[in-house]
Amino acid sequence: MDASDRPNVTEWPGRGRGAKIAVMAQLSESVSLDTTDSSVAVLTVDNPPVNALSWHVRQGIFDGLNQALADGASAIVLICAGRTFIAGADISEFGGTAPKAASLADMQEVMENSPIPVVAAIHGTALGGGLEVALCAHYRVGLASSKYGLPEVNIGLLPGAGGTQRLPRLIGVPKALEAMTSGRHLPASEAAADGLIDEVVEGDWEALRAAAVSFAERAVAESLPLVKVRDRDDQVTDVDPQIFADFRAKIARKTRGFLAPEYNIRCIEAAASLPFDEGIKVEATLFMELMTGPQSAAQRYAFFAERQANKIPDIAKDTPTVDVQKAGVLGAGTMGGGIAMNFANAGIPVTVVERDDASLERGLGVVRKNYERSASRGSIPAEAVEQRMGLITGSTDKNDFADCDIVIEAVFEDMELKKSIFTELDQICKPGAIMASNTSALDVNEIASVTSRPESVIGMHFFSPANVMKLLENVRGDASSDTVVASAMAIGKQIGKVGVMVGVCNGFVGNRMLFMRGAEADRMLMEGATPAQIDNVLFEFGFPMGPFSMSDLAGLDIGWKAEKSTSSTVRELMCESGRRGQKNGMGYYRYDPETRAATPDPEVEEMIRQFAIDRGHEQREVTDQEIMERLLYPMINEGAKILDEGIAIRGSDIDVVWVNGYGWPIYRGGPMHWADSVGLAEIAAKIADYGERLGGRHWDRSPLLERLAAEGGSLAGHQNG
Ligand code: 3H9
Repeated sequence: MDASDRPNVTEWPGRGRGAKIAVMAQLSESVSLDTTDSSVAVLTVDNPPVNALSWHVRQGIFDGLNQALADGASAIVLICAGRTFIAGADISEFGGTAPKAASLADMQEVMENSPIPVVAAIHGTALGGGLEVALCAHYRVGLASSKYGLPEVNIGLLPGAGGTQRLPRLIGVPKALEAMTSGRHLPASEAAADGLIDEVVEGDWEALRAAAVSFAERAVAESLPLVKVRDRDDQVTDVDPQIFADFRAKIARKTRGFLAPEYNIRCIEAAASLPFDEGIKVEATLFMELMTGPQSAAQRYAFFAERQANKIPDIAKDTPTVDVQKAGVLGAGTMGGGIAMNFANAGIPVTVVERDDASLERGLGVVRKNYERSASRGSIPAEAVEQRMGLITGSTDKNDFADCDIVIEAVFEDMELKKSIFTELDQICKPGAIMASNTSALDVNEIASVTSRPESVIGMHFFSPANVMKLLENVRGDASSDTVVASAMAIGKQIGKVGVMVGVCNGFVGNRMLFMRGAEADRMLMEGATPAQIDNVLFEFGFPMGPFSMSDLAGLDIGWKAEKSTSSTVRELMCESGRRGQKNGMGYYRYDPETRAATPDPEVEEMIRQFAIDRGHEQREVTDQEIMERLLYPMINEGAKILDEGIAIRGSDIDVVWVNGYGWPIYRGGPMHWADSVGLAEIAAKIADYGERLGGRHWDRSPLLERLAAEGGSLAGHQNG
């Protein structure tokens, strides 16, 4: 670079507004080198939003290290501007064609082999490739608020830049196993205790930079060793192989179907049994296998799909949102209680209203028990139980909603009841408050129509258990204002949900597609498939459970009344014979009273068979392949209709709903992504065949699916507006 090309003054977002410093060299569009403060060269990466390792960052750091060495610097500090240290490789470059630049490995080699100390200065999060770069520095200092992790497993990968070999060398095999298979972000205090970082710095970014420079100066003055993590073998010598076997058994249930956790474990095994360079080869081979496979492609797709879902095309980014200082929830049942917990967990006071003291006491008792269970498991600190309960105020008077910024109604699914409640809320809620319904299927426009302010009404559909499930299906009414739409999404984010905005129709996106799957599952029971066979096909596909196990879990008697039961459905028969599901140990399955393990019940199978024969259904063998197609293809067809009607903004939003709310395995991306991978033409043809054979509205082919199949288009990539 010619000296005249180098800007000598620039502004840095990380240094506070207006702060200016002299800059010696702008090495690439995102990296600069500053040696004006001392003989310590400071390399700064500035690649918003998260300083990902895009090609120009790799090249810039590579050039910067070489230039600092050539310029005779005494030490080098690597720091990032903006909100975070390097948060990983640039995922958007994967599988693409980024311009050729220095490889990550080349850059890391220069850093690790530098003859002068290199210190990484970390704020925000050092994740994935970011942490792997920092592990090649000789020392690491981090702000007290910084976090550390190798979360590649969450996008179906393993750390492919030496992380699998270096992390266990620093923090030991057991911790590395846990960190790499969970992707957990370790707080600075833990990272320091584990030896991952060498100094914790209190204060702001300026303090971090100053501390890193003085650490580097001290390293020079005291001739501290140039520590290469690759050479530290004490933590990976004589590791008991049983550790790996035990760990595999421990995570088996949680990671069923996923390749990446197992591949991460294999790399750590390699670290514990092979020399560093051999371990790196194992890492490279397994990384490439994952990177080019369908699971990681699906998980990377899901990562961006989730972020994309936040964007609503006709709502400006700067639309003002309601600042929720206080929330209200109507109903303290399973749903209402779970919703209230979300607000309390986020530190927002919440008023919960029930119709009488007994129901209120019961509901809040369940909430307390949930918190106590979390505390006893160690997932929240013991003192959080009282703190969070202290944020929840119970009442039997709806007038207590008067000062709430948002009220969410969570009573049962009855339109008349909801209308009467919204009529009352209209009288009580303060101007500008959001009035939300947690309906799972009803018409939000009809609910809004009874109020004098339909612009304040929106659907916010939580999933049970609402304190656990990530999905929040927000349902935009015809009159919902921009502020209310933007606020619903912002509030979802604030309380840790994955929000998706959908339109009004029966069942919205998730349940509408689920209805189709349920209808076909019931039909196949009549043709001779057993509940266990149907459930098993979905389980093998990767769902946590199938429709019949799910019904047993929810309770077969929901909405069932003995006096009105007429043996006209399988479900009625089951209830009439005393089967209530898991809660009394008998449902579609029999449940072991101790272990709750399910076994198929021959009595139930016979009951279903007889019921079907009595109604004239011929019995036959239904293959697993047919079961899979008949369960999943009508969902895809319905998804395409939902997309065509504009109920979902984009195909990927449908996938976000199914992955986060209905247990669709993330390594298959979601129904739209999966349909694309199977081939839309093949699916469209099968739907036509089944439609002809079986009939039924859910087999009527979606015109959008037909069109995309003919054009070679994509459902996941389809976007409205
Ligand atoms: C890796 O490192 C592989 C190496 O081992 C081996 C290489 C050989 N790339 O989440 P946010 C975008 S794999 C590209 O809303 P937050 C994101 O799409 C990587 N883009 O913010 C969004 O864009 P937009 C390992 C990325 O504050 C914007 O940044 N690292 C990347 O809630 C803001 O994101 C990871 O897996 C990326 N790596 O959370 C970390 N990361 O505004 C993945 C983010 O256009 N990232 N973007 O929608 C995260 O976990 C979170 O983004 C983070 C910030 C915690 C950093």
